Amino acid sequence: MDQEKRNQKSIDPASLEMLSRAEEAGLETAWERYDKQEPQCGFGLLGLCCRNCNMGPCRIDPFGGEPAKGVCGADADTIVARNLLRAIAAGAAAHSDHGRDVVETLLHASTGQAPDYQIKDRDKLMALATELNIETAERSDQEIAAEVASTALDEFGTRKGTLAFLNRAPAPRREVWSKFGIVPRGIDREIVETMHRTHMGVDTDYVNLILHGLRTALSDGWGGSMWATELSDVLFGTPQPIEGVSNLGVLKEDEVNIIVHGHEPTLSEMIVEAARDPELLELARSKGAKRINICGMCCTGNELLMRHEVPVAGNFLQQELAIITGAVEAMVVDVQCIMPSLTGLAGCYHTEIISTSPKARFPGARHIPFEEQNALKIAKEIVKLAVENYPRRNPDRVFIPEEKMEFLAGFSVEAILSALGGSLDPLLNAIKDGSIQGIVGLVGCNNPKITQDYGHITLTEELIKQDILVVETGCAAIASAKRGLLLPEAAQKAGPGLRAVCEALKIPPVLHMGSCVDISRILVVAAAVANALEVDISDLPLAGAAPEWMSEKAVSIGAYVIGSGIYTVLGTVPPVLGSKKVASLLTEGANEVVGAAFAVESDPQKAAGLIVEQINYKRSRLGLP
Ligand code: SF4
Ligand code: MSK
Repeated sequence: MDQEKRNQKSIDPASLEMLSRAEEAGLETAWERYDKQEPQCGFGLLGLCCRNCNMGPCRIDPFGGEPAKGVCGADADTIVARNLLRAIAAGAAAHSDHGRDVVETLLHASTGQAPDYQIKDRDKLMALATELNIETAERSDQEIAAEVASTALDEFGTRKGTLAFLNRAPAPRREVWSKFGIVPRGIDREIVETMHRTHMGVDTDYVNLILHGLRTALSDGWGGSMWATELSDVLFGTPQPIEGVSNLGVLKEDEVNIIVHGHEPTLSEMIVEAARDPELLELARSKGAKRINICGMCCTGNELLMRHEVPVAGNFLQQELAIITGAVEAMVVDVQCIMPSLTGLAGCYHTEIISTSPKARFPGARHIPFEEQNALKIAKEIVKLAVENYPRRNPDRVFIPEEKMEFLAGFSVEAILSALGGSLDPLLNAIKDGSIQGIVGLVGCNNPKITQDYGHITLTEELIKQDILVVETGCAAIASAKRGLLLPEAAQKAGPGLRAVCEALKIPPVLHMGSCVDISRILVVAAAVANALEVDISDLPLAGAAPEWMSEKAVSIGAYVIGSGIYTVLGTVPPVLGSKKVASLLTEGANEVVGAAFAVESDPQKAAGLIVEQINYKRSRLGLP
């Protein structure tokens, strides 16, 4: 492949170097598999294919010809809306099931069944207990934690009327949800109802379907994801600004490299602890390695870098490239965003893929079931296996790119407040006087449909130039970390207003707020700003963006972000264009319902223009300069 074609795949030099190595070695990655899929199925791209019953599969002619209806009579609007709803439900389920696992770990830690976990942030536990009206006087931390966890578990079913954290949203937002009947009741309930409504012969009204999609997504953002974040902070500590290093250059030639990949911090936290075990370190030395090097990947990387000085090896499209370095003794995976291709690639090297979750097995991987009751013991077993694998590494096949970059991460809501001196006032004043024009939550994945990291970086740089503070999570945040945008020095790339604020507070113009579930932190900040100004979230100069999104979780995120009143620009097209009515409801009509809508723009420069326009409009309505 010529250099020009390769350069269209990524803007990250480490990825480009590894792609060239992969090509030399005859190894296939997601980029080549994407090329082989082209042209992708037109019905699928437009959302016009239905497989919801066995009279089908059915597809609708996108040009208005025949077939215009499925066997049951469902038309394009119904089929597109139902498909979108099922994607929202899958995304909400993924985030919320992760949340439930964290809740159960807290419950078991507080009842002595998971002895390796402790409550690391007592203040946060007490604050949550107070918020949830849980008695704290004369009770042990364990008793309080058990009741907080049990209250959280109730949120998944239907034993209560609505979700507790909805009270964090400003009153006008809650009124909007009430008026349109989209107040989420239980997290699982909304997901189950989505599956029911989209079954053959149930809900066929596209408006009614989309409204329930918003309700399901809101149960993720203000429910499952928010619980995952809050209770991870209680168990593992609320992140504070921390320095780290990112990109494939964090792998070490003379150390045992273990990559932890996936999403749930319950496992990765224990692996980090196990790697400090003196016996395992001695074993590593006896095998000729200097140290045990734990690195993160994707959102597990974000969870670890937010709380420990664990380097992050890369974002979504770098998982295969990490194995091709030939320097990874073990890639330990749990759930979500783990490519099924990893085991095949690992088979070409000495790398062990170790799956750990009963929910996610990978043919060809070694499975070591992770149980929270024996968490540290199992984590040590996994680390030992990786150490023993070190002598099997073939030094002649090792190639680690040099690229790595320092970053500052760990901007939880609490950390932002502390950087502001304990109150939101400096931020509110900066927004009011125009030094900060607005705030954009820039999130999401990589997708081979877009040059890797180009969407994230171009949009981020354009926005900060316009004095817009950018807060990031997930693979978008890792892209910025690799590019040096998470350093306070990056303020030099910002407009004069934002630059002055960043220099005064010694913060970067792009704040890393965590993993995918931590988008709930962005909701909390948005709600706090709206409450302070006594307006709705939809009145604020805010926007969301997902320039390179690919997962169903991102569909749920997009839906709860607009459901919360925040205009959102997507960089890859969702499969909804097969119905003009659904597309128009999502991009225009939603404004009349939730005060926000989607836009789709794959050119990040143009996306920045759309966002600036929206922020200017919101500022003018608030009477701000
Ligand atoms: Fe076809 Fe209707 Fe069955 Fe879908 S639900 S596969 S449109 S018959
Ligand atoms: S890991 S969901 S690729 S952000 Fe959360 Fe990255 Fe997207 Fe997975």
